[in-house]
Amino acid sequence: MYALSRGILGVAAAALLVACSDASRSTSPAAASRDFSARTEAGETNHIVSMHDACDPATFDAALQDPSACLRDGGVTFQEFVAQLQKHQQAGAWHFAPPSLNVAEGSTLTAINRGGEVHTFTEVEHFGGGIVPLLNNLSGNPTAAPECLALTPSDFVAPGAAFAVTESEAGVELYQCCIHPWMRTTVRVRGS
Ligand SMILES: [Cu+2]
Repeated sequence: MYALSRGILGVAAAALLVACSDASRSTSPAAASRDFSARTEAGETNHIVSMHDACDPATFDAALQDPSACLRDGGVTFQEFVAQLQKHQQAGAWHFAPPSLNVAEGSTLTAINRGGEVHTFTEVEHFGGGIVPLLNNLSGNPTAAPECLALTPSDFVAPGAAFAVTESEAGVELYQCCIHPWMRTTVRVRGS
């Protein structure tokens, strides 16, 4: 999975003239992929965030010069994706669901990649751009969030994979994708 993610990102990065840092960061590592179907009865301590996209394999693979840039069936062509960004500064099918949620302190949040592209679920102090300058500019986020410049390989969530974080502190936490920076979720963590 690591090699796959790096491959996808590496080629995409090269195609889009991205510079990507490998510094370490502190977010919890990837989740065990078994856990995400196990919602608790109360729904209080395990929460799911779905990461969605609608990439069209033929056009995305061609544009990103990567035969596995998009691992799903059909969808929005790369050209239409860019057109949507130019018009709306986002492509709506690329989103986190839900966009906001309330959880109890100590809860686990599991982000599951239901799309065909690699995403990240990165906690940031302030929403900002990610690691792909073209997408930053098209989405109106010209300045990268510092956290996105300090990703480690385990931060990249491949299609079908999951990434878990534990909310250990009350307050408001912001999560975004560091590839598609308009993909965002706001989490309100209530104290116990
Ligand atoms: Cu993304």
